[in-house]
Amino acid sequence: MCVTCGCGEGDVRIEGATAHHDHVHDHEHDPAPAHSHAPGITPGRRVQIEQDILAQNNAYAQANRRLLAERGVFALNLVSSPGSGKTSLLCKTIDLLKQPAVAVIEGDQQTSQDAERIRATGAQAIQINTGKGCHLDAHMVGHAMAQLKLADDSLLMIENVGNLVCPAAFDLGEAHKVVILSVTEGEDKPIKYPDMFRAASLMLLNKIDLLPYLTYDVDAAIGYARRVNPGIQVIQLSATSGAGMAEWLAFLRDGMARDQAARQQTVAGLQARIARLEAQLQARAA
Ligand SMILES: Nc1nc2c(ncn2[C@@H]2O[C@H](COP(=O)(O)OP(=O)(O)OP(=O)(O)O)[C@@H](O)[C@H]2O)c(=O)[nH]1
Ligand SMILES: [Mg+2]
Ligand SMILES: [Zn+2]
Ligand SMILES: [Zn+2]
Repeated sequence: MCVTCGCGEGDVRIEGATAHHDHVHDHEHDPAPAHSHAPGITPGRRVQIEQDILAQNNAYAQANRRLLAERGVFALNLVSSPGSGKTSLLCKTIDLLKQPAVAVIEGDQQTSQDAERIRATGAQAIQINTGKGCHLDAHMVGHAMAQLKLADDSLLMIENVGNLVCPAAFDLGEAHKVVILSVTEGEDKPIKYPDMFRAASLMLLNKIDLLPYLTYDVDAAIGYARRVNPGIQVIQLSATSGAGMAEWLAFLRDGMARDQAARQQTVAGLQARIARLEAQLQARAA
């Protein structure tokens, strides 16, 4: 069940996994919280169920985050309404980055079309079909990560289910949520769906190649986004024409370099600690 919209969860399917619950990674499963479809559920009970679902999700997200940090993988969670251009942007990004270490997790209710579009670029991709579910959660993403061959110091991009509401509440273990707003959707989406724009660190304003044909007020859209999230970074771009892509690639390269440096520091710190312990042991033995 989704804590935001209360929709049901159908059969989740993860490509490569023999069944949804074949476990190749080492997390424990808490018993699933009771679902709230029963009529007559009290508001207090509903709040409790929501807290349980989010707490369980946060535990899986922390496990994903730990694993990503150990590998120095920079992970982004791409969120938007359907059709804003997430997959087009991913394909263009992979082409322009010109480096093999990019992996993608695709989330949709049905079909593996987006994962196939990604694989056509040469990058590895795993499709998650959420069935009736309206968002990815950290548990599904943990399983998909286990199916991917994540290289050290690489980039993982997660395309969430097209939905401007529910994915805002679910941490997947990513470094940042990136919200994509296309100029055909109207300027006012940030104030109509503020949770998503508040949760994101970066807004990509996509399809700017269409601006000459529209009456779209870019400054108003950015103003609305900053009204709900004053710190949000904004990049205007077009996945079709390639305009603005250099700034987005710089954001990705900076993030990858930071995570790589953090991993190297951890490795160097561990090596120094081992060396100190070895020296202490030798001193004791002497
Ligand atoms: N003109 C223009 N069209 C774009 C741009 N980016 C994507 N599109 C078009 O927008 C439509 C939707 O693009 P997708 O990449 O499938 O969008 P999506 O967000 O992945 O869609 P879902 O996965 O279904 O939510 C396609 O027809 C794309 O060709 C762009 O920058 N400019
Ligand atoms: Mg897509
Ligand atoms: Zn929902
Ligand atoms: Zn599991």
